Amino acid sequence: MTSAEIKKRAEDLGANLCGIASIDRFKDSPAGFHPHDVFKKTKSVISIACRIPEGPVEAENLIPYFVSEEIVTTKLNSIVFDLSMVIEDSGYAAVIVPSFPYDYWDEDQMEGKGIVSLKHIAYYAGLGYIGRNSLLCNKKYGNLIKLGAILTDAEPEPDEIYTDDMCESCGNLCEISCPVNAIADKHVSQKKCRPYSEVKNKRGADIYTCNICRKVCPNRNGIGKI
Ligand code: B12
Ligand code: SF4
Ligand code: SF4
Repeated sequence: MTSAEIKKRAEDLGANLCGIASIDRFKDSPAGFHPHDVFKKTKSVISIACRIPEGPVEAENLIPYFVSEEIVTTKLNSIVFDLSMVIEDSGYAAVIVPSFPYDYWDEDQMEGKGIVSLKHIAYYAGLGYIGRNSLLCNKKYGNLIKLGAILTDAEPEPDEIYTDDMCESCGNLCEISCPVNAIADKHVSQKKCRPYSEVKNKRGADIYTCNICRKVCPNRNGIGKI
């Protein structure tokens, strides 16, 4: 399948962004988290993104935001799944990379890791850069996107990596705004972030209680829009 064919099918299925990375770009992956650790035949990785709406991010109550995130995750899973079937029908292998569940869990550090980092996949597929808040930021949609991916043995034309880094002049807003000082050097301390941002409410429902590092970013809706 060509790159143009894959992108057209992704768009038809409802994706806002689709990019392609060749497998050689993943040579610095940490051991155990390389695409080959999930699927040995991988020759290319397809990154897919769907945008989340701006309204709930601006709202004072975070329940609409949490539900929007859940809806977009479900939508993305279905797009990625359907696209993987299209690729398979074209005679190539395709394996989805979901956000959840994942295996790695360090109880002491409260640290989880996806089976392959979807942010790194998106970066190597040219969807954007990884900001200091550690989120993938796209030129058009900013950080208000959710990510999915497919590993395949097809070899469509890879996209160029996005080399600009827009974190030069904002004064480190995400780092200084995090209520629990969880962010440093593009790394997020999960031990600090999780108990503050992902909680069970009194009714036993899982909800997000913080998205500040995403919200304060001047590029959150797209580069140069705010
Ligand atoms: C675990 C997890 C969390 C953890 C840790 C977040 C983090 N920064 O890693 C917690 C609970 C804190 C979290 C919070 C949030 N998350 Co989260 N999370 C994940 C999840 C499931 C795994 C991420 C992961 O593996 N992290 C661990 C690794 C990357 O970190 P590390 O060990 O420090 O890695 C180091 C090295 O190993 C190296 N590395 C790792 N892999 C690779 C690969 C290569 C090739 C290379 C070279 C290097 C490399 O890079 C790091 C060095 O700095 C992903 C989905 C997924 N499967 O990818 C979503 C994901 C990252 N989360 C997402 C979101 C939206 C959020 C929140 C905004 C939710 C909210 N509260 O509103 C917050 C934002 C907090 C923040 N600033 O990160 C989105 C991000 C979308 C985007 N635009 O970037 C993702 C991608 C989910 C999705 N499907 O879209 N999350
Ligand atoms: S989600 Fe909140 S607690 Fe977690 S890193 Fe971002 S600002 Fe800090
Ligand atoms: S708030 Fe500033 S430092 Fe943080 S990701 Fe956005 S532009 Fe970069």
